[in-house]
Amino acid sequence: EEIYDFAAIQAKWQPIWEELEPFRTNDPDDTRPRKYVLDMFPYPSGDLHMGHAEVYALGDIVARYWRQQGFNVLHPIGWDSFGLPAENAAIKRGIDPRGWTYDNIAQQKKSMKLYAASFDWSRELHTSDPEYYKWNQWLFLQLYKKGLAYRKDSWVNWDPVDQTVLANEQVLADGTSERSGAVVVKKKLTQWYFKITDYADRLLDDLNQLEGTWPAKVLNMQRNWIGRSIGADVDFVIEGRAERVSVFTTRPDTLFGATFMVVAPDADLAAELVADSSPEVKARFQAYLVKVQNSTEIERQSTDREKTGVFLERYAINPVNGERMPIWAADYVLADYGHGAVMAVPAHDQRDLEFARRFDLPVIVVVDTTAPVTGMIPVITPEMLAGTEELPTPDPVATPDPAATGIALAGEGRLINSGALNGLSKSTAIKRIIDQLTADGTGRAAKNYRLRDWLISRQRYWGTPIPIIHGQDGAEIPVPEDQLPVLLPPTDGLDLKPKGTSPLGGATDWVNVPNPIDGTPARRDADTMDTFVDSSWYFLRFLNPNDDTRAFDPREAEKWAPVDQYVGGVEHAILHLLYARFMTKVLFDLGHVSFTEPFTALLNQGMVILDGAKMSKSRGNLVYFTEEVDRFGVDAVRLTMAFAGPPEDDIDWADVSPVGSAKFLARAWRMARDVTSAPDIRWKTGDASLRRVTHRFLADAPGLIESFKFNVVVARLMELVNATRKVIDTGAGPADAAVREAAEATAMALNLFAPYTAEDMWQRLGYEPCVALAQWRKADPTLLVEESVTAVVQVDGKVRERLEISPKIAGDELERLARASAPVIKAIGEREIVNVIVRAPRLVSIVTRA
Ligand code: ANZ
Repeated sequence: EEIYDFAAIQAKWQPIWEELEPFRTNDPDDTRPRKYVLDMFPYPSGDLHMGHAEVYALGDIVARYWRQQGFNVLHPIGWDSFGLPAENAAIKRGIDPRGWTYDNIAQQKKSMKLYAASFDWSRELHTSDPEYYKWNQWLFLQLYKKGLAYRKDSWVNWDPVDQTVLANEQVLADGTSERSGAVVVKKKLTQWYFKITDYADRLLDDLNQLEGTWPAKVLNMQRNWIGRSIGADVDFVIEGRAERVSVFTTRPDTLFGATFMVVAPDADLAAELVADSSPEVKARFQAYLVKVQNSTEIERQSTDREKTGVFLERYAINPVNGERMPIWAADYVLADYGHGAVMAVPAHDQRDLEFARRFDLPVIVVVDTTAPVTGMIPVITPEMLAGTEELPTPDPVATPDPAATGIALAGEGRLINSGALNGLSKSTAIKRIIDQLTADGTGRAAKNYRLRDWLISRQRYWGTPIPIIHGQDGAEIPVPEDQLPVLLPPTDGLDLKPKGTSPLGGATDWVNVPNPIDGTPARRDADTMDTFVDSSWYFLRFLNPNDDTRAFDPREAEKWAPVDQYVGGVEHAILHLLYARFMTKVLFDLGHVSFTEPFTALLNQGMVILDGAKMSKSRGNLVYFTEEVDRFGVDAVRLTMAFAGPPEDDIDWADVSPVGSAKFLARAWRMARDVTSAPDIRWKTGDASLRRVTHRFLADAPGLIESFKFNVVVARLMELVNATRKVIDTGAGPADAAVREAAEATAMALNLFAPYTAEDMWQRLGYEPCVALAQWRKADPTLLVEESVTAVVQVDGKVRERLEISPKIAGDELERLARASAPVIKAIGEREIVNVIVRAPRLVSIVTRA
């Protein structure tokens, strides 16, 4: 007897699928409705790993499912192939990053094909191909024309060992570089930015459209990252300075309690304010600035660190009461948030309080947080508005003194010590003071965002060259679009080692070009783009990856985009998704697409871990993709991923059983082998209870798949296989029509999780390939109703009706059915009902009187 041999089955079907290309989606006459299912594309860092095994198993369930439901499904794949690991490997081994990258792609592609995800391989792309990155450059130029790409000087995270800029995310909590381990410092550099902050409101507000189809966790992470704060800008007069200084505050109601001002030491304002100060102060400030520049943002904002600062010998004037406020420089104020300066309200802000206690600055309570704020809104008297009303002084026992306790009063309360605001609640006071500042021209309502502009310059080789030429006079000249792509020069003779400036600067022939405008000597920009630019729009390039006349065809975008289902890791919950959302909105504004969100639905899979720990080389707990696939087979690995639990949970590879999966697959496969009836068997015959199990499964599986309960579908499939086996072995036997029906349903469902086994079963059941293109069978509704019982309805002791009803029917429901029956109504006639006896599910007895 033939046995299940996964290796033989894989070897048999892979070349056939390669030949048939069942997942190509390029028939212009295809009239089926469309779905775009996209799995996050891999970075070619080596062979595939277990994380890939998970994401491509789960994404493929969705793609295969929609195909079975009659959709034309686009499911493409490519490689995110620019980036640092290739460059570091190249430096280490003295080779070209191209070789390393494309070798890894070849390896991954081979594994991916064996893994049998239903990709349309005709659309494969690599972001490191000039055919791709040309369009990164084109996009850059579109943003540049719109004023959305600009260069500025700013403080950036600098890794002194690797000699390159780091993104905030690459700096660890202890302030060291994630890669080199060096302590990261700040360095002022001229860099290119994309103006994502222009889109902050839309990036935030449009998240509402994704409610319910994106994980709540990701929506929250996006919201926090954008970090919108609502408040006010307040302008302060500075003694001895013509212009006022603005601060951003979320608590303008506490303005009467602002007793000093603090500016970020590394803001231009601090340097300017200290310029006229005494030499001692200048020296102290300079020394402090150096220290600050060598600390990380994380250190600066740490709450358990003693506050430090330097008094600048300058004063601001509080606009509401004319008090002089000393101005300090302190590192807890950040240069690039708000205006880089704060009005310090020590009684109500913990950081300000700690600073005030350290340097002995006045603390004035202006919100009585012991006063009730709910209940009646106080009547506002003209005295209150004029600030002349006598108000009870706060009870010194009831109102804690922050200067003594060290705890700022952050809560709700009523305003005190605040002139016209006295007695108001915090929110009313905020409104009132903003109105007053606006009327006086000394302030206004304002919003602020945590989101910063997107720094896209990298001083690295293996990326997209920035398409700008710098003239001798400093002019920025965009490379004319017909001269794209600006090709990366070969690495021959280039030193890729990090040295603080881009290696491309050393490619003399490449970097020195005539000015496109007047032919004078000019230089190419030698930085390359952040690789997040590549992945911010790749989902559009898949629509026509070989078109060398444009980035993408808007008509194809109209047909396919946005992506209906995006599948990938939660590690991309913030930046990648935010950048793709931003780029989509830019393309919308430029008229290239008609939608504003790129990914309509998002599924985040968990991680594959081992013994509760993340897999890593250093921990020595790596499980290798190829080893697992060789040992258990592709299908068993894929099925294990689906069966492990809800997709968003982590999978502990120590707790799952690929052996068990393989056994189940063998059992399912034997079932198809054992079927002896012909494909043209008469349906609607055969073992009735098996048919019921089959049709229940056919009815329930689609809803379960659409709500990502893949593991439940697998469990139900196991029940179906068991029920079928029983009928084959001890029931009606392998020739029964219900056995064939169950085996066909199993093959169809296994197509989602175990495509090789499913295809082989399909063939054994007498069909041509591919099972992936067969349509899901509709359940027969008559087989879905539960078994019924007969209830008898009597009127005055005579049986008038028999009802076929569920054995689980409730008494009142049975009575309602009985009273609605035509023969019963007729039997009752004009008579009055005096009693109804209900014994569900068997009897209803109605007693009447004339
Ligand atoms: C006065 C005040 C009183 C404040 C009070 C808070 C409480 P979020 O919510 O994060 O937007 N701030 C403003 N600019 C800053 C900067 N560049 N660096 C550090 N802190 C800055 O925080 C807004 C609050 O953070 C602002 O409101 C300001 O302090 C401070 F009882 O102003 B507040």
